[in-house]
Amino acid sequence: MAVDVGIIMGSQSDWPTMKEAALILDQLGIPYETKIVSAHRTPDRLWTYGKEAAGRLKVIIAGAGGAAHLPGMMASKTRVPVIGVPVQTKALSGVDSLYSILQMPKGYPVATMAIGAAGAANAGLMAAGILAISDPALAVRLDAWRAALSASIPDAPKDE
Ligand code: RP5
Repeated sequence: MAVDVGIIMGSQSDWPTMKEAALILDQLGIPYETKIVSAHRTPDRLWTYGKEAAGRLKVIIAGAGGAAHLPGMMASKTRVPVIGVPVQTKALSGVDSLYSILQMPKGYPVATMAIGAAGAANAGLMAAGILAISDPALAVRLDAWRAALSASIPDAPKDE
């Protein structure tokens, strides 16, 4: 089946975080694939994935933690837009991941999200926004999703 979005991650241990991106895509009816692609442990897999991406994907969501080179290396290999998710680490709370993904050299952008689950969910929404530019039906679904979130926020706080 053809998919528009590739969700890739450096390790199985990233999946609980990256699943948040997948849940958003599920809610919006966007087809995607998931794959473990490690910049350090499976560099050949990264290379092949990046080489073939432009022919079959519209957006890549890439999550990694620590020395998080996956999003940047993927951006260096393909012109497909890469959205980076810094996975929260135990040692440095994900600041290491954030800096590893954020500071790309001129010419190879990665759209870097917040650290952790919120960043992964936002990566799904960012991918949806990109796809909605050329998909009016998805644009309607995304607008409805945003309106529902907005409507769920109470006017005033209450004692819990
Ligand atoms: C990175 O190292 C992965 O993206 C992961 O966040 C981190 C730790 O990986 P594991 O040791 O849990 O496999 O490459």
